Amino acid sequence: MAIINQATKELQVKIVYYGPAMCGKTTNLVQVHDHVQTAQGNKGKLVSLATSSDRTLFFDFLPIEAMAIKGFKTKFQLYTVPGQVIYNTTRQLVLRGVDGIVFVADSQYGKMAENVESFANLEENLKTLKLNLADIPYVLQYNKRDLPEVAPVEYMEFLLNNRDVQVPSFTSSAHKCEGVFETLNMITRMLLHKYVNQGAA
Ligand SMILES: Nc1nc2c(ncn2[C@@H]2O[C@H](COP(=O)(O)OP(=O)(O)O)[C@@H](O)[C@H]2O)c(=O)[nH]1
Ligand SMILES: [Mg+2]
Repeated sequence: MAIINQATKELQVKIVYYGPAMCGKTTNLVQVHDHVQTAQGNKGKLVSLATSSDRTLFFDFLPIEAMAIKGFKTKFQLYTVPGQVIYNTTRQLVLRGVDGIVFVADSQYGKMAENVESFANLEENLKTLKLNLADIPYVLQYNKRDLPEVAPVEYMEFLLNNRDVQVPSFTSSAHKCEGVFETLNMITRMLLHKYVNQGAA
């Protein structure tokens, strides 16, 4: 849950990067960690709990502190989940207290079924936490656009962004840092709007 302190003007939000295995979730956090512009000391350590084969086993965690709008000191806690199907309990744990979600999809044609399955899994896991995706700010990121065999964006929109209310979506090549900050800036703006504007109203 977002923690908002009007007196000290501090806001703390938890953003979870969700998506199938190998779609580029950890890469997003690595790029944010490497390129984020923030006052010295306000960038936390990227903590990765990875297996020997360099895959996320539990989650990655990156805390960032920034002066956002209206003089609010905002602490963003970025998490990834392990995408592999067997780690569902871990995904549920990481989702606990989530404020915003970045759903990272793999744009390669052969990954569409995995993307859709992971998105359905996200909704299911939110339900077990008594949460509804419609109530949580989220954005979509269509990653790996640099690869040759990618599905058209329109098709991915049809598969993943085909609801009453469409959400912002971004194309990216996370390993080159393309689209990474566009995605993060949008989910951040949506969260600030939700918690700061409405909280102050
Ligand atoms: N070609 C390409 N490779 C990427 C991109 N993003 C991530 N990767 C690679 O995909 C692999 C899996 O990325 P990772 O971030 O570990 O995926 P995760 O399982 O979702 O955390 C790594 O080898 C990354 O370097 C991208 O946009 N394009
Ligand atoms: Mg990972």
